[in-house]
Amino acid sequence: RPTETATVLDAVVVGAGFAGMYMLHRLRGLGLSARVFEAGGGVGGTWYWNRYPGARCDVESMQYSFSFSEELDQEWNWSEKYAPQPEILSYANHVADRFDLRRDIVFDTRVIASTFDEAAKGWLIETDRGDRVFAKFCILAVGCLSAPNRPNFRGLEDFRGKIYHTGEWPHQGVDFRGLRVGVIGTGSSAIQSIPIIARQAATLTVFQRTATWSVPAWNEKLTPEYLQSAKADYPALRAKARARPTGFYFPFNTQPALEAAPDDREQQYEEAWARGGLPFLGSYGDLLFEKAANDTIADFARRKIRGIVKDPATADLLCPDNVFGCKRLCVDTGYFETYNLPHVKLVDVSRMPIERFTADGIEVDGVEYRLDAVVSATGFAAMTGSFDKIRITGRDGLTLSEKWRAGPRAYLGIASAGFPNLFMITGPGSPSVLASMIQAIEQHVDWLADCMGHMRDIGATSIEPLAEDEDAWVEHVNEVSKVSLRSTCSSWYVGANIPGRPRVFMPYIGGFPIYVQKCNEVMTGGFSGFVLEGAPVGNAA
Ligand code: NA7
Repeated sequence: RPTETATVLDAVVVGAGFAGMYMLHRLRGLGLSARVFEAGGGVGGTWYWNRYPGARCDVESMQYSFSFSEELDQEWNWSEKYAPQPEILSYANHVADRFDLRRDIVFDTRVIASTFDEAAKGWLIETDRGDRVFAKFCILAVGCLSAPNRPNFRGLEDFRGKIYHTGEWPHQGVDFRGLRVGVIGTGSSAIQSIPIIARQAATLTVFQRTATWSVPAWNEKLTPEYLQSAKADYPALRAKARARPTGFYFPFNTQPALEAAPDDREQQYEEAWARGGLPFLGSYGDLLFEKAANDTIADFARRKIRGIVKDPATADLLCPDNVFGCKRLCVDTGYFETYNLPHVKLVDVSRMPIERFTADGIEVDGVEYRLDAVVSATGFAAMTGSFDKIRITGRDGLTLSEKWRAGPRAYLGIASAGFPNLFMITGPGSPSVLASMIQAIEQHVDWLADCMGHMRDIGATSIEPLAEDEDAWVEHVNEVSKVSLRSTCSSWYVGANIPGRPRVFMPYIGGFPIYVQKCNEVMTGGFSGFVLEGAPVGNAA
């Protein structure tokens, strides 16, 4: 049998981002043998790869960190309200060192296949460097936004300049000084990088398919006094965050916008804009549920854009016409202001798409824009793209990609029927990208660690969701999404940023606390919805 020649372990974890690192830590705590395979040369996942200029997190630093260790919380000091990518990567490295994680992580090694062995009840994991490991558990910690989307533009091979994807940025950085630079896309990555690239480039041409809502960050340095006061009661801040639908804490007004007097509403939006960031969307409770309410915030934000951008035609193009916050809201520093610079140009590719690359640039609607370098800020095959890159073969030879052809199907976003002992961290059907990622990761990892520890204690050999419970959960995820206006536009939440992908609302939008409660009930109910094999009868919970 193929597994006879493999190294044998309790668990293999794919990916050494925050999810993979914490999973390793918990597996060790259980006394299970584990190895992590990581395609990159270091830890950090998203923050290892996304090194484009201006990359930073738009969840406040004090909350975008692990909460499992009070000592870690106390010893780490963030320098800014919104941490820049290098600092988050330093934090990831600090965690790896502090918990001595590296000795079980194999870097520069990509898992290419994982195959279920029915008789042995485990997974044969194979890498691009020839590793073969047999593990009882295979845990996919591959990230939600980690498979870059590279549109196959005509003529790409003809282009004489360089093309950089924001999600795979060169480690040595890129010097744009004196160059004519093009940026494709206007999502978060573009919005963060455009103002900085504009400072260097001779000319900057932005190719916009869909205008994006963005709110100022008003980023600032964190003072020692602030850090001290926030850390004085860190556990309370963490608890408040976990009780929020998003898993992170910010002031949230539950009043409906439609019940507020227009002047009061205007003042509320002004104050929220002045505070900036994602909390702007918490100005009222009905903004993502009632189109008429959403129109009020959209109208306010459009007036802000027109107030910043001097050229009316450019301002028109920059004003989105879709639901405010429907796609992931962006948080910027000087994004709209950048279009007032004389060397920055916006090109609309919504009606006439990018026709082709030429040797010297990009052609749209018969016009050639001459460029020396192109930044592809075109996003990711969200939520499922990284699963698709691995040949995952479950029971009866069915691959996960085949099973998910019409859209991902996973019970609680944790496991999928037909794939026993295969777990995913922040998989489709969990709150993941709609929650604070690190909090979502910790919750999944803790649940999985409890589950694997329990299996060991009772001698269970495998765990797998029941098809009917999985179907019911997928149906529920889908039903709940219809309540939100977020299901109405062509975002990466529904896979619609890439032509040909099935349109399915992938993350669970019912709120982090409700999801946590469901997971806890499943566990205390003896892993209801799962089949545990090999466990003595009556000892399932
Ligand atoms: P996003 O948010 O998916 O943005 C990608 C951008 O690229 C978006 O503006 C797309 O337009 C555009 N795009 C994609 N394909 C094309 C083609 N073929 N032609 C023109 N424009 C295109 O990715 P980001 O990396 O910015 O951010 C990902 C997440 O990371 C973000 O939401 C945060 O959570 C952090 P579209 O809107 O699809 O019309």
